[in-house]
Amino acid sequence: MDTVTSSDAWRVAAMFAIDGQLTAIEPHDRGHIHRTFISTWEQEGGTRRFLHQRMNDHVFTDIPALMHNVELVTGHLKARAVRAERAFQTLALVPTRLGRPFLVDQSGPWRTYDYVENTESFDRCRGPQQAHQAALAFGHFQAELRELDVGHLRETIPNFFSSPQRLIQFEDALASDPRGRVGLAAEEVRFALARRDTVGIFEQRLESGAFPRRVVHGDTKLNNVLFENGTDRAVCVVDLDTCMPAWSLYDFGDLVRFTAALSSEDETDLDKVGVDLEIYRALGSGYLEATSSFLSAEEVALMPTAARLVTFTIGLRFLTDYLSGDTYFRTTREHQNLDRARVQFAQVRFLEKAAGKIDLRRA
Ligand code: GN1
Ligand code: MG
Repeated sequence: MDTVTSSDAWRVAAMFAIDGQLTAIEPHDRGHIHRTFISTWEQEGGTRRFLHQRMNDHVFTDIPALMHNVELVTGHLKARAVRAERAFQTLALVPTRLGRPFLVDQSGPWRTYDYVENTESFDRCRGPQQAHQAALAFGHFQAELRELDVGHLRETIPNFFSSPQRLIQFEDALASDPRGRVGLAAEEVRFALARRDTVGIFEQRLESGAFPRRVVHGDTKLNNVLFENGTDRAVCVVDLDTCMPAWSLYDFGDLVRFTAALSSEDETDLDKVGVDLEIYRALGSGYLEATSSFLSAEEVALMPTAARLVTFTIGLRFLTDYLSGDTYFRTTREHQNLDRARVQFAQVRFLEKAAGKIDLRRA
């Protein structure tokens, strides 16, 4: 993955069905998984931009299945958008010149999307209004996908949303300690083991049939919502790679984990880490505005539990990757995955203490 260059992107961009003259390609450093570039084209009607991604086939080992899901979800959303009251834009895939949804290049598998112009994205939340809009966008996304049969989506990463499986992966890494890092993470390991009995709650409800399996977005970070330039209005949800059948509240939990965080995901000064409860409540009201018509009373009651469990589970994944030698999440410095795990766990501790102050039904 690290060897993908701008010259690969130039060659690849020309193989997608785009008219005009390619004039520029810039890397776009976002996310921990894929490599992204933005191209600029001079066309008869003016300038247009496109987003190209060299997909990570180490993480997504079945790229055709991944692209099947993306095509299914974007196709469904596009058809629904015509009838929707609140218009959100849908990501649009650009096929290759041979009409395929992705390209297999010598540098790996690539796909292309239209660049959504006049929008911006944020790594840090500007305030409750923006949080409400982000949650509305993701809630609406899930609502729009209710009529899509979950059975048609492929499970591109097995057990991706299963906290019990994430715990097993962690315990495997702990037992084998391939990089001799367990000693460096002793406190985090203790923190994780002390909460091992809490991870099964949603899985149990799915298995007993108490909770339905729904199509979730699966990566509801604030920066996966595009906002209209200069306003707090959410216009498009992006990053559809983890759209899979799962427990609905995963999306709400991940929203809180990232958007209500007081710090960046890899902050090293733990005094700066915490959760903004006002933003949290705004996320709750935005999410419920879009989903309360179909969530059960028990699901609504478990929203705070989802926030804690998703935060804990992502922390566990960072910690597991740290112990395994940073093979999954891209890092730019040593111990970055340990720092990321620490931040998640500090947020969990914060949420545990604040539990009495969070009642989303009265938000
Ligand atoms: C990864 O690369 P990015 O930022 O889109 C990960 C998510 C994690 C997230 C943590 C496929 O998403 O599950 O929540 O990092 N995506 C995958 O920041 O593993
Ligand atoms: Mg993602």
